[in-house]
Amino acid sequence: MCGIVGYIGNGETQQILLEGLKKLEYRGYDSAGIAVFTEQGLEVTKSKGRIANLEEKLEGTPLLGSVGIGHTRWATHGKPSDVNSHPHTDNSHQFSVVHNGIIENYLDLKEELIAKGHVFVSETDTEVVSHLIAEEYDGNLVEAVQRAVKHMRGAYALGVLTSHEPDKLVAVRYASPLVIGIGEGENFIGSDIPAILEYTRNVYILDDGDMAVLTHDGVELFNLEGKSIAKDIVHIDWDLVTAEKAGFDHFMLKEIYEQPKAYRETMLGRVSEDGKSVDLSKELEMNDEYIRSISKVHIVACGTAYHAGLVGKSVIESLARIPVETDVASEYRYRSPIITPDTLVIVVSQSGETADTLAAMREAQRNGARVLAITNVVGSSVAREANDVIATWAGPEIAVASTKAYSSQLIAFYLLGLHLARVLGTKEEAELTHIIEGLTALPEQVESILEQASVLKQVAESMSHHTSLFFIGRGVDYAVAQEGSLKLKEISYIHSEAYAAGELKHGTLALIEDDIPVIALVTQEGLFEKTLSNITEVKARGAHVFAVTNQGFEAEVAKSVDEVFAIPKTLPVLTPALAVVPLQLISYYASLALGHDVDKPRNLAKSVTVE
Ligand code: HGA
Repeated sequence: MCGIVGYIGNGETQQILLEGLKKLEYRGYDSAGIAVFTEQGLEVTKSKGRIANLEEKLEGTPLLGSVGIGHTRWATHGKPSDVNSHPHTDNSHQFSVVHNGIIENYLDLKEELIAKGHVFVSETDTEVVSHLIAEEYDGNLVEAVQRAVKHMRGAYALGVLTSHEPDKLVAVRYASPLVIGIGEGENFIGSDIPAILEYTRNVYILDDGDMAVLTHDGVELFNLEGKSIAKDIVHIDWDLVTAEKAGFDHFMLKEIYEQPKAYRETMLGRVSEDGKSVDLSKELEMNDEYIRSISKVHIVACGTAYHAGLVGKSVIESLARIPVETDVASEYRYRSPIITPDTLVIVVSQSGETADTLAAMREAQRNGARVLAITNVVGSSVAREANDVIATWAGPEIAVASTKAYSSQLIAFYLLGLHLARVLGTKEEAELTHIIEGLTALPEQVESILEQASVLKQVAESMSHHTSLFFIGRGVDYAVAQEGSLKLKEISYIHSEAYAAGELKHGTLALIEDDIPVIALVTQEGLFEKTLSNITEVKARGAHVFAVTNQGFEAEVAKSVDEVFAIPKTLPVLTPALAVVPLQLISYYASLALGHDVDKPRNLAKSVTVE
């Protein structure tokens, strides 16, 4: 998620930590903090808000020492606040921890630790880690960390200090990135290369389950069983700007490639360990009785989030059998929507600050509706004001055109749909388990699509010369078509329209002429033949059709189109989470081919805070 930096050596520890954190500022964060082993012991200073606030606190009382850890937080569990900021400590203040990721089973661990007398001060999942390590400690930090992580499930990159062994900095990773920087007489940890690039270009890149013990003089690597491991030193020759994008040319491309991770993280702690059920009752305030009383759902959002809502409508209707209306937020409040006490309003906003969405949600609450927010920013206005929140854990999104935030919103809708269906008993348990199996397979399936990016690059380049094109699909394919069309317009400035495939013949066919590109989504098995007929209609008028379909159907679809791209096989309800990926890549490469500023397209802002 956000930023970790750690240092051991004879340099100016506090300055090195703060500079490292500043190099990670571009990623966005809500609070910052550092812990240094000083003459007084382990001292922690942290603050909500900018690093400048932290610097202000440190003025006059600098933390002087030769080992320290620092963190910029992007809240996932608990609002942004001084106390929720990292580093976290145990009750004895002898152990200090910075953490990126999510501890899936933190509530269970917290309960066990409270029973053993630990007192918690924050709302975070991370605080359990510092208590757990303290609990496991019997004179050897490395072993305590090894034992502690065995209790933890989820994703973590950790930097750990103890005043019992002040000549040591321990780092460990699982499913959250961490690198070790190797210097001379000093060593570093960083969640991302930019944090340490100024000091060293020689790094170890930790893999899942790798652990590093840093001292002034060296770095030792272990696995979680305590066995020493060897790794090659990687020499980084990126400049700072390339390092910020982790070697990708643009943030948008980086974020497209981060989607498997964003999917996995958004499911953490929500899909049961055995992969058989989804239970959101620990994080939702709404109880089962309320869920049984819901008579209709309104999904309200803007832009890309609205398109996620269109998929959400189909997910909730098919899984939970509750009628759903989907509205653009700027329209919703002025159309005098019929809101009753049994209307659940779901608002979707990446930033949680979208003015139109906020205004619509306030209007809904004034009319007595309960509001559930799906947002990527835990401390945002939408998250604070909603009655219930499902946070997407996609991490900060920097490119203006949303990709991983959108697709994580889809995952949130799947989780919600499964939760509602379980409570309402609208689906057999076996069927729900089958859908959950499909859901948890999505990250790997996205990875396999990303491996074929070069094919999509060629498609995009040939389309980029056109001034107009169409996206068509039926059912949820139509919802994905709308997102594909928006993405293309946003960053390539090519005019495009998304149409329900069956609707073309009611007027739009007049615009289909020789060689016009049509991107057809054909992933809904029950609708194959119908969509193929619509494809034939555009082909007959000279369109050049590129189809996205499911593996196993390429040959059949190929008979009716010019080019086919197959996404891995999944359940019809889940295809949007895969089918959107080739469309994102086509938009990206089309924009690139046209020489546009991919990450900062004209006339657009990341967070739209005006109505
Ligand atoms: N889950 C932790 C850490 C989140 C994170 O990675 N921030 O950068 C929290 O909410 O504090």
